[in-house]
Amino acid sequence: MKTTRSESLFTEARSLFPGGVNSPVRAFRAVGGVPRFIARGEGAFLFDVDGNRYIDYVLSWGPLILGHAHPDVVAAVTEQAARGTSFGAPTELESELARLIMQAMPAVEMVRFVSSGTEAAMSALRLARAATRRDKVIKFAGCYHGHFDGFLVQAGSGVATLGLPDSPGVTAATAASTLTAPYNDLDAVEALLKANPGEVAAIAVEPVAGNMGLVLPQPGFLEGLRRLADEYGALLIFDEVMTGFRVACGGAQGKYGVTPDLTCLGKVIGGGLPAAAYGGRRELLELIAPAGPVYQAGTLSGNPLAMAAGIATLRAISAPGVFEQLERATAALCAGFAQAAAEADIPLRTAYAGSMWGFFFTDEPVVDYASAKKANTQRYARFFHAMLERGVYLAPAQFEAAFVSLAHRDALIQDTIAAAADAMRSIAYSSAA
Ligand code: KE4
Repeated sequence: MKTTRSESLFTEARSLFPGGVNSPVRAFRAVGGVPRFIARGEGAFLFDVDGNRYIDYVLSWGPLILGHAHPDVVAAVTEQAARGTSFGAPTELESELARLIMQAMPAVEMVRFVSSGTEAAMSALRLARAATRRDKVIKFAGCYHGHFDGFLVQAGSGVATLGLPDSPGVTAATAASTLTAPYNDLDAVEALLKANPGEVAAIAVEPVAGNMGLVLPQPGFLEGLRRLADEYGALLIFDEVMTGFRVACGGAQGKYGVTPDLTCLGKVIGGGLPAAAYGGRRELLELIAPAGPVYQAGTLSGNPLAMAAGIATLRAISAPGVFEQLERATAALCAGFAQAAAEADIPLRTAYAGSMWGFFFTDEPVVDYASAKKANTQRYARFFHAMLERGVYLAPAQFEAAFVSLAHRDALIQDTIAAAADAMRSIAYSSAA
């Protein structure tokens, strides 16, 4: 596969950006090789600067549930751009997107738009601390809530991928307020609540974990967090930046029937443009400036282009049968990967929730970060490249999730499964398999 242009661009980029990228996971550090510089996307496809075409399962890490350059999104953004890109003043677009979110997630009674999932998560935690007058937060090892200091402890995603202890620059005082428990471990959560009586402002969780690979909540886990939060006076924050409008139209809270006090959203609600949000119980959001004393602000919050893209996206996925189609395609993909691995006699565990999916090269159940880390990441790297060579673009890191869009029609799913079967055979015989 020709990658000369990506290689020369990456050489230049390494002198411009830390690691040559503007977000760590893009650097292919976990899998090696040359990150592909992308020229354009179209539907389910990415085209790199060397003219290679890939079926894309990263989809910008989740936002592109319609696929790349969907006509409705392109038209909405183009039309809005001609009317102006940012005003720093209210627009009815923000209200329209807010209403679409609230229709799907009744627990979001009031919302505030921000520009990234990090901003959403950090603002939700500030709000929870203000509302409860408590300082500590419980998060889960391997979960990632953006690069905000208060959550950069035993974080997932790029932090896990790069094996960073816990990021330097996060003060000991900040880290001391961040308690961590293993995902799916209610006893550990209760022990932390008991050991920190009256001090825990919130339990923050990815209701389906997508930043240590894909790890599903065990039956009763989310319900248990709701019960413990109520019992110990903490708020329950669902970080649905990845799961919102992805695992179901109503997000994980709709899929699993557990109502958080605060919800973080991002990715899909911006349709590929920078938009995120935090929202929840009205009396909590009324504490946010200028309605209340908790300060949070943003120059480009509610940006008209991002709102237009988000509105077009949420409207398109609200059509009947969309989430069923996405889940059918994702289930078929996971079944195909499992069969391909079995035929090559390679241990593989797959999992999915809606159109979010993942797999681990292990024969043990993966229920938390400790078990995720036991997976064979070297084999993941080899499989990643074997698939890249066959025109399939998976997440360039084991500790990430993959996604499916409406553009991933059956024929592409079948092509991907065929590529996986061939790739599995090719790695089954490599020396370090
Ligand atoms: P952003 O600040 O990157 O928009 O969102 C942070 C965030 C918060 N919460 C969850 C559950 C998330 O998954 C994320 C971001 N996800 C990663 C992918 N694992 C973004 C990709 C990247 O860091 O480049």
